[in-house]
Amino acid sequence: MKKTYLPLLAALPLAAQAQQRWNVVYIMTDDHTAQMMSCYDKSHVQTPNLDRIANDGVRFVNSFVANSLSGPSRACMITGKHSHKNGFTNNEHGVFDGSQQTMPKLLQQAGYSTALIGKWHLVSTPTGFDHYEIIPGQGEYYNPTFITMDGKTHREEGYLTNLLTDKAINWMNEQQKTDKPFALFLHEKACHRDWLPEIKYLREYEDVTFKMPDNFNDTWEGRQAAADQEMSIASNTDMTMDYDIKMFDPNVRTHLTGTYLGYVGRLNTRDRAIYDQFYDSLAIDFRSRNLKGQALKEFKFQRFMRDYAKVLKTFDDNVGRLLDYLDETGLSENTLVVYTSDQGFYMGEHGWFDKRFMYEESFSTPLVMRMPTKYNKPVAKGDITEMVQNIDYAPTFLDLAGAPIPADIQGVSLLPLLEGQHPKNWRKSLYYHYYEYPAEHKVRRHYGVRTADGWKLVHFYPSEEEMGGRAQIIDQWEMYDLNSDPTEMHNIYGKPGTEKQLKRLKKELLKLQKQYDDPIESQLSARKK
Ligand code: SGN
Ligand code: CA
Repeated sequence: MKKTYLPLLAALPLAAQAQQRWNVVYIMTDDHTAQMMSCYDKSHVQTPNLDRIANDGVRFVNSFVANSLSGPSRACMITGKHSHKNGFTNNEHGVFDGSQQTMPKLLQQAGYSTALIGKWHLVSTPTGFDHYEIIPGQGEYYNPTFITMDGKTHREEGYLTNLLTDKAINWMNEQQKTDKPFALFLHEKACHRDWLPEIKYLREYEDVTFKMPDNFNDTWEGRQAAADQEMSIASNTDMTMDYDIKMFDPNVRTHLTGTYLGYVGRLNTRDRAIYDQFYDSLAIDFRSRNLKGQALKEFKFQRFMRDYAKVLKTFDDNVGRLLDYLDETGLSENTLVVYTSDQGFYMGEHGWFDKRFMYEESFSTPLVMRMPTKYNKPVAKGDITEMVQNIDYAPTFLDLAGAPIPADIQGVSLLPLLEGQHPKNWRKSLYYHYYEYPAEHKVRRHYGVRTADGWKLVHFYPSEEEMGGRAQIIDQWEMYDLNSDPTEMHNIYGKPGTEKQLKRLKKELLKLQKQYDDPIESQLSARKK
């Protein structure tokens, strides 16, 4: 399925050459999930501007990540390779090797100007960008700090999401002065924890009662790793009352109070007063109700949903602003617009927030695209059902740029799909591997396969730390039939009658591990000896 291109451009007349140079505007949020995007799911919020991309273009309905965590996901995206190949397997110990081949570098070689604006999170200095302006680590929502290419940091007044759009538009304006095609990577902090809303939207969604997912009160039977996590809404250490829920009590400190006050402390005096007035009155009322148990869990869920929705609203506004800019300048004619998130997120499903697991909500990620309106071939509209993964973005952009796709890139170009084709030999299964354990939220290491016909096999395997005998060892397989159990409540691994499927899935898993050259199986068996 991989295509390489002959250097055809030189033979084309100048006007046609210009036509061939398609720009890329890649917008990626942090922790945004399909349940909170109205073109995927209308249960909770309206996202009219994000939906505009899908309405004018395509919506991928089987879009997944290779490793559901920020840094690893970004490394997969930028290299087109799974984590074990690009080397950035987890947020906590990784430093991205910026000397390796990356898609932005290859685009530069193909004559593109490249820019990265926003969250980077790969620790090392970004490479492959003609311009970058990034936020340190997770960044700050209010009056945020930026790092510029000279290594200096500065703080700006404003709300991060708005500032990032300004910077993106300014950079595209500069590009208009050159003949070079460009690729812009706009990486948002929204809607990452701790969901601090823009001051003007503090009161949005306050009259909405969000529907709880059916498995909100999951007790995780038969799923040991799911039971062991520390990302449950009910737990006041996992989801704190101040940092997460904003029910700050001056007499109570949590492990995140300092972080919370630090972030809110960035507001100027006037905005801080508005902020405090809003949340303090809610907190006083909350304390007077003395909620416990299930009532408290449900209260926390509503607060989380509301703040997340507010943060998302500012982002959706900004997508509108960006799309308007592309339309008004005529850039829409020769620009691919891509919107995705670094992974999905749990909005109360299984009783959780956060991500990491290979269960559908965080393994999947929203993905909508709009082709250049003057594209020189027919383009797809509506839904694309083929299974796609974030390792596919790099080869897609290279393909669109007419640049060769190096053989070691593990993803495949989505361009045929965007051109309305349905290649018969398209992949029928996807591989996933999560590594960050022991770590925050305590999600065990696991890998697995998911097939296009809705079956999933996952192995939660012991980590090296556990092999030393300190912690409780977990070595558990899970298997799901998503057709009959879409919310993954019933682990049917080893259940009578599933033998044939298990055999098929194990075979598929081994095939993928071989194809992608993941050494994990041999590492695990070497450890057992
Ligand atoms: C922070 C958050 C976690 C989150 C990770 C990774 N804690 O550490 O809740 O899972 O980021 O998120 S916080 O107290 O700092 O908010 S990721 O999207 O960047 O991978
Ligand atoms: Ca993220």
